Amino acid sequence: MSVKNKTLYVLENNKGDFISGTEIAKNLSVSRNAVWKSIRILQNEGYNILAVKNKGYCLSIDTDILSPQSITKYLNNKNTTNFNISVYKTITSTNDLAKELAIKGANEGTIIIAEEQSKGRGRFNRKFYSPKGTGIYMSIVLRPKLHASNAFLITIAAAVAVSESIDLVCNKETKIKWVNDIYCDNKKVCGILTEASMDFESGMVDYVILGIGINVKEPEKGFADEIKDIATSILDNDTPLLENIRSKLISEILNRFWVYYENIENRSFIDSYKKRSLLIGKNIIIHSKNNFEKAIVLEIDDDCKLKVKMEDGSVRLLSSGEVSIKKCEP
Ligand code: BT5
Repeated sequence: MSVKNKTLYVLENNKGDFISGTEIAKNLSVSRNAVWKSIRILQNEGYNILAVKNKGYCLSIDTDILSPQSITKYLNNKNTTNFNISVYKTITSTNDLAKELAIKGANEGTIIIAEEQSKGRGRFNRKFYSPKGTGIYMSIVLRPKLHASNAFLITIAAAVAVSESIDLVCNKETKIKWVNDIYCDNKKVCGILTEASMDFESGMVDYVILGIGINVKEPEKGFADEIKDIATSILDNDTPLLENIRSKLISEILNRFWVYYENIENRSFIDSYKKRSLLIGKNIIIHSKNNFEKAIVLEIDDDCKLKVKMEDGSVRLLSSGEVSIKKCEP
């Protein structure tokens, strides 16, 4: 690891406090000059590092730049060792890069994060708006020992982990809109895109790319026209991105998701998924290819299928992929 990256680790771990150049140099077994050079590079990259004579260096708490250093400090030690986190300033799609790496044999726990995506994707190749510096765009390479028919559990576990983490870290009350969206105040704050490759002979999953996109703060120019009526962000416009909020959220999501993921077939997260459901008891419109039908949602069953009562009184079980819920009425 470069001296610059090591210096950033030290500064992130002491964020908001001064640490002397001598101490950093001693910690890293490098010269003070090497530390000074690293500080200059980091400052040029946008890190707000204060340098005060006789006190040393301090990474200001108003610096909100995602980095492996800013994220790993909040991870449970148990997980940290398995993760290989890379952060990009801008990328086409974190899912695309993660997939490319998975095909080349990347290990489970390879995590790609970006400050901005130029071609962020949702399901069915729909656009996922991913403006600079206001969100979390993250993809995780997974290699579960799971039959393809159970791959949906990964999306469910991720939705629960994201919803629980936003509530805990940001003091919100989020809901899960079946099957892959997280809502806050009845608008979408997060979408999850899970893409799997399977071995056709065994029916087992080869790899999964779990993509998570979260609006943490509203973009400077507001949300794009196409989504301004349906999208929202966790924080309002006046709240600054202080105290590594995005890094804390990413780590909390990873910590929680990993616990669920390691015991995925126990389905311990399903109860939380049901409790957090936005749709139970609501009138909805089921949108399929050339058809719109009204129904009321009765429950979510243990396989995460949506049990709905149609207008003619018949009861149907909907699974993801068959239909999408287009519009939700009060
Ligand atoms: C999703 O699809 O919501 C899954 C989004 C996954 C995005 C992540 S970001 C990291 C990783 N890399 C990627 O390229 N993708 C993943 P879907 O359920 O199909 O919803 C797409 C729809 O959500 C769009 O058609 C819009 O209506 C709406 N939408 C687009 N951008 C949005 C945003 N930023 N916030 C809220 N809604 C949005």
